[in-house]
Amino acid sequence: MNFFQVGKYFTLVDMPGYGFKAPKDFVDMVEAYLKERPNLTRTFLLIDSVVGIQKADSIAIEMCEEFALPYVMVLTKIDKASKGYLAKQVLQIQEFVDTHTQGCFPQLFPVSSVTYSGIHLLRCFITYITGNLHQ
Ligand SMILES: Nc1nc2c(ncn2[C@@H]2O[C@H](COP(=O)(O)OP(=O)(O)OP(=O)(O)O)[C@@H](O)[C@H]2O)c(=O)[nH]1
Ligand SMILES: [Mg+2]
Repeated sequence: MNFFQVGKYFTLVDMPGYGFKAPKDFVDMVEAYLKERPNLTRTFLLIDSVVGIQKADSIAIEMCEEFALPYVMVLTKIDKASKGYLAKQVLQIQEFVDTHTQGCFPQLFPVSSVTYSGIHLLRCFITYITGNLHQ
């Protein structure tokens, strides 16, 4: 796990390699961390908007639901798809969130790290949930 300290405001924890290729002991470690760390504000699940919710994503969603973690879905790589295809994917994932989840934040965050589309809104959201909006 990689810990990014953002000034004195919050720490962002990145979990590289969490996915279908992840070794079992890594999954166990991630699960223990998410379950037992009391000061976690939010868990962000990054989902590839082009391929949609995959098996590894479903496992992560089930885990967040089981542990009753507040979590947020970020849809990545939105620059790779056409607007029409993206709209279809977003609506499909939104429908899933609305009907199959309890702990997931009802708003999706579609983003691109290439064009920075959606990044400002996501940053504002993180600023808000970490209690730093006044900054
Ligand atoms: N076009 C495009 N490519 C992206 C975007 N975000 C990530 N990628 C590419 O997708 C690949 C994987 O990105 P990573 O950020 O390493 O993905 P990850 O899920 O953190 O991967 P691990 O940490 O290895 O689990 C890289 O080749 C990135 O350049 C995006 O918004 N748009
Ligand atoms: Mg990574």
